[in-house]
Amino acid sequence: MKQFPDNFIWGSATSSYQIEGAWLEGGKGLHIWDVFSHTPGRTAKADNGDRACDHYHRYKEDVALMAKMGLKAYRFSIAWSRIQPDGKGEANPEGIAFYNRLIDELLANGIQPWVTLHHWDLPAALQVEDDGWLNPNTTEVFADYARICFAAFGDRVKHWITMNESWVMAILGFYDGVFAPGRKSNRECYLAAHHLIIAHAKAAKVYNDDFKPSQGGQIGMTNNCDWRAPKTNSPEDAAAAQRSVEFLLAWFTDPLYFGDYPQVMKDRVGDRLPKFTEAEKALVKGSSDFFGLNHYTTMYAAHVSEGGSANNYIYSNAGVYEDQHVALTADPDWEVTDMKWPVVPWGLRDLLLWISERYDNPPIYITENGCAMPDEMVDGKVDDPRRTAFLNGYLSACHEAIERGADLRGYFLWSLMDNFEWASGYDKRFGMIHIDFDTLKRTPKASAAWYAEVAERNGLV
Ligand code: PNW
Repeated sequence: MKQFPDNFIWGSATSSYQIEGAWLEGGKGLHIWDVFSHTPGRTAKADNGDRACDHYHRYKEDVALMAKMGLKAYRFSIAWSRIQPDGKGEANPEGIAFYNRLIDELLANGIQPWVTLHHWDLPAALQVEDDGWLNPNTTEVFADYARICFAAFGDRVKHWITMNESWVMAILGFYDGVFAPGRKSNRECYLAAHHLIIAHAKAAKVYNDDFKPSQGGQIGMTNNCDWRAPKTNSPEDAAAAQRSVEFLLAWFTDPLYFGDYPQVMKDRVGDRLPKFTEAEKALVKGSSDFFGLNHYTTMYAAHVSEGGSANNYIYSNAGVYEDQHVALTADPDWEVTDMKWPVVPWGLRDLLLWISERYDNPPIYITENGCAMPDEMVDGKVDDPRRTAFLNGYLSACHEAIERGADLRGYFLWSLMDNFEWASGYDKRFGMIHIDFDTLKRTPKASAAWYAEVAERNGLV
C-alpha cells in the first residue's frame, strides 16, 4: 500500500438536495431542483428529492457510520432555502439549528466539516423574481447568504467551498437544459457562469475581510474537470484537447488565478462572453485559498473542422460545441460505470499535473471522485469489487501525481451513500453505503470496509 503524505485528508462528500429529504420541513423554502424534479419529464422515473435518504432526520446515524469507516472529513452542502426560504432576508432559525446539530455531531466524532455553500439548489424565489444567476444582483444576494453562514457556523467550520461545479450549473442548467433551471441558450450559459464566478469572489471577500482574521479558516471554489487526451498525435488534436480543458476548467479557474478568461474562449465566444471590469478582475484574482477539483472520467478529444459535427456519445456536447469544435470519444476497451463514464485512472494523474503546471502548484483537494456501480444485496451484504478496483486505480493515480510534484492534500469520495443522482434519479448508485430506498435501511458496502482499511494503513484513523 502506498503511503500518502502526513495530514492528507480522507473524506467523503454529499450534497443537501441529494440526501436530506424533508423538503417541506423546518421552514425550508422551495428551490429550483424541487421545482425541476416535480416537472414532468425532467428526471428518470419522475424521481425527486422529497425524501431522499432522509438525512435531515437520520444525520446522527449517518455520522456514526462515517466514524465507523474512519472518515476524518466530511463535505456536505447547506441548502440556501433552509437558511433563507426566499433566498433573501432574515435567517430561518430552524435551518440554522439543523446545520448546527450536524456540525456538532461531526466534531463530537472527530470529523472535520467541509461546507459547500451552493450545490445547485438556488431558492426558487430568486429564479422566479430575479432570473437567478442571469441577474448580476444575485451575486450580492449570495454574498449576504454566505455572511449568514460564516457568522453562524464559522466558529467550527474551517473549510468553505463557495460553488460546486459552476460548469455544470452553466452548461447543463443554461445550455443543454437537462438540469435546473432547464434553459437552453448559448449566451445565457456564459452569463450565468460570469455571475457564479463573481458571486464566489464576493463571498470570499466577505470571509477574508470580516471572518478569516478571527476564525482562521480557508475558502475556495470547486470545479469539475474530466481529462481530455488527444485522440491522435496530430498537432490539431493536441490543440483540441487543450482547448477542451480550457473550456471546461480554465473558464472558471483562469479568472481565479489570472483574473481573466482564457484567450481561446475570448477568441471563439466573442461578444457572448461577458467581460470582467478592472475592479472585478482584482476581486476575482487570488480569491481561492485552494483548488477544489471534482473529477469523474477521461475522453479522447479530436479537432473538428468548420462544418463538421460533434460525434459525442456522452452527455451532449460537453460544452457549447459550436464554440469549441472538439469531438469527444472513448476507447471501446475502457470499462464504463453505470453513468457510462469511462474508468481511466491515468487521466486524473495527467489532469493533476496539468493543473499544477498551469497554476504554479496550488494546493489541490479532490472534493469529488467516485463511480456509480450496480449493486445487489446478497445475504444482507453488498459485495463491491468494481468500486474497490476503481478506488484503487484512482488513488494510485493520485499518489503518482504527488510523487511527480502535485500538491494534492486530500481526497473526498463521492459519495458517502447512495442518493438522488439528479436527472438520473435513484438508480445510479455512487455510495459507499447502500440505501434501500423503500425502507431507507443503510448497509455499508465492501467499499466502505476497504476505505477504512486504507485510512488505517495510512495512519489516518
Ligand atoms: C457531480 N458532467 O455532478 C456533482 O457534484 C454531484 O452532485 C453528482 O452526484 C456527481 O458529480 C455524480 O454525477 C456532475 O456531465 C454531473 O460532466 C454531471 C457532470 C459532472 C459532474
